[in-house]
Amino acid sequence: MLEILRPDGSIVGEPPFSMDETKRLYGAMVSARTYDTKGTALQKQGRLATYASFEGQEAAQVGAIATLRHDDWLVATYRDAAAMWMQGYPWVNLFLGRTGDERGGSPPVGVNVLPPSITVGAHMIHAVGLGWAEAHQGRDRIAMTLFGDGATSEGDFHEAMNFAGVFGAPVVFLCQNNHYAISTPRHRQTASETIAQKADAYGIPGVQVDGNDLFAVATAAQEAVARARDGSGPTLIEAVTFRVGPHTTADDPSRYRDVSEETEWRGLDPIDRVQRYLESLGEWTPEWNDQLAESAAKEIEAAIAEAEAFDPLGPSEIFEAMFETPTPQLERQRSLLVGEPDG
Ligand SMILES: Cc1ncc(C[n+]2csc(CCOP(=O)(O)OP(=O)(O)O)c2C)c(N)n1
Repeated sequence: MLEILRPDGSIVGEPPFSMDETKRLYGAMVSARTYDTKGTALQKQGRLATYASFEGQEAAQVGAIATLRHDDWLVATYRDAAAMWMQGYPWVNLFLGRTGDERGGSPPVGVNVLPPSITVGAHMIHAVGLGWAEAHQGRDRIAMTLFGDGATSEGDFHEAMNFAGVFGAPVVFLCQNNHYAISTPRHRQTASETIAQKADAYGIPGVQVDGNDLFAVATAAQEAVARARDGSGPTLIEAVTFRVGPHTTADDPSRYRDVSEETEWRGLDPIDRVQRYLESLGEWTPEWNDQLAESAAKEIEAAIAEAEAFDPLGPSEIFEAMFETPTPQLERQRSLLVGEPDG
């Protein structure tokens, strides 16, 4: 397993970023944690539908996306808001989406990020299609897709990896092995010793990294992105991390795991680790951290206010986002729902 930044903040090997970039990414992780904490709180106030926390997975998401170009594709899941935001998907769209508002699924033009996939595994296929299409059109944009350990048991994972391997599609597969798929622990998910080794079966490189280590994730991702971009094909990265919170706000993890596991992983927090590193080099102060936290809170509050200022959608709007021209069946269903005469 690749490790560069140890839990105590010391490093083995080369950091992949300059000091300025490391500090920018630390700030991004602070923003992501602020959004995440707020997401859970808003759901408890009834202002969001279910919310899926990514607490503890910030280094995996921020470190991987930091290696992408702004026009690369990202195809991710309901737990990947930090990654999506890093690639340009606005917080306001993420909040809107969590209220169930379809308008959250339309980021600004030029943001090459698909809406989050709720269907476990299915989105990996879209990432392969996007990357392959870019190559066919002679462009050097690549696609990155994020998914969990549970998704590797889906047929879609096999299809995506196999197709990408055979056709050399420019795709980076980033599995965040957070040890649980709702209540199913990693050891019940697959008999493979690692998820990274599954790459062997598809004839592509696979690498396992410490997913709570910003530098290790980014180092592996930089290499995988470079391979994809120069036409050398896909890579599977397994970022070993942990979901310290519940699966979603509708879940109670005490029913299937011991709290000591969470406590142990909280001691390996990815943000604290970068803080210790920066502090050891005289680059972190409580005042600077307070400034970051304050500006993140302001930014997140503004996004919430903007999302909550949208006019609520009426019931008939659920038919709007499917086709440019609705099918006769959808028109009929809409009429039945809103009581308009059936034309
Ligand atoms: C195809 C499909 N099957 C089942 C579900 C229900 N479901 C939602 S999340 C989840 C677990 C996914 O675990 P994992 O892929 O490890 O990602 P994590 O939630 O841990 O990030 C399941 C089974 C679903 N959304 N889609």
